[in-house]
Amino acid sequence: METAMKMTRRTVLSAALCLGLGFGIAGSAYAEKPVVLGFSQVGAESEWRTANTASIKDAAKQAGVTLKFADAQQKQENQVKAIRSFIAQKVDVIAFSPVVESGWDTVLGEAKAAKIPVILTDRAVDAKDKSLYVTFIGSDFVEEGRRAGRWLLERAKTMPAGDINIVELQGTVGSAPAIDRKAGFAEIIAANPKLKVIRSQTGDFTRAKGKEVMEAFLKTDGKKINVLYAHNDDMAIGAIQAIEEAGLKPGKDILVISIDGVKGAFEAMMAGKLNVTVECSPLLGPQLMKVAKQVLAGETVPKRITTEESVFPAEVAAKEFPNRKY
Ligand code: GZL
Repeated sequence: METAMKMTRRTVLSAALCLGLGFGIAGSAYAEKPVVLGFSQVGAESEWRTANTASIKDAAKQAGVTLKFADAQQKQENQVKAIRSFIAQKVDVIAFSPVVESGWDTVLGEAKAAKIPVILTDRAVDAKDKSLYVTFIGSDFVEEGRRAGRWLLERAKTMPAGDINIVELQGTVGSAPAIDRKAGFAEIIAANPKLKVIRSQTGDFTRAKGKEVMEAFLKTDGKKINVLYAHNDDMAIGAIQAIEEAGLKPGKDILVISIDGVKGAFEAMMAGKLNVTVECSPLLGPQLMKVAKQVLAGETVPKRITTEESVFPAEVAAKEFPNRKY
């Protein structure tokens, strides 16, 4: 009796094992199918963007995600074309950093109709229909502007009496970071009526344009300018060249405040030419791959995923520089 019992148990066990293995193989075979992600990138306009692209490509490789990557050279029509091409290729998921906030409803409606989930990274869209994207992973740009303003509010306490004239280099016209960083900064400096923005113009987030616009500011208001607020480090670095070519000392004659926290900004701070950079992390790749897989696995993800960031004044630049990853 006992032998028979043992036999039965063994038979049952081996059957269960085969069944389990079978599921296991079938399951793993299913799990092995790589996710195909279509990514439309703004362009290659800044150090920040270069680091952001590297983060996305490296993270895709690490995650075993098949990445279809398209660079839009900062043109919205190229991003729309790329998204339509991803839809035609039937990718599993689409992600993109929208160069400007508006004009996406139609193409995102086409992705929705094709049942392809869309993830926003880095920049937001102003679409009324929030169902057009699953989530937005990126910084709080208004808070970044506020942080820049708070640094200046504090610094103004030790500056000479009288008006403090500020010139502002805005990011790409219509982009979420440009709109929000301007708003956040203005909100904070309103607390001190001596702080006056006397000129504000886009430098399109590039060094070349930042230099060109700062040259124009210096021509019209040179000696009157006390502070430069640049929406990114690349424009600040371009403007620093213009300030030096005008025979003035950046970081001293004209205080320089910028955003991103790229290596070039730390080098400028260590050289005494830039006073503070507000961090805006481009390292969004790992989070994007994780969220893409969660979305495809049917998991619910938060509608807004905000990246944690700091502020780096020149005094800490040398100590922090070795830790910088971008
Ligand atoms: C911010 C990003 C901005 C950076 C710029 O998240 O969209 O675009 O601040 C970049 O350097 O060009």
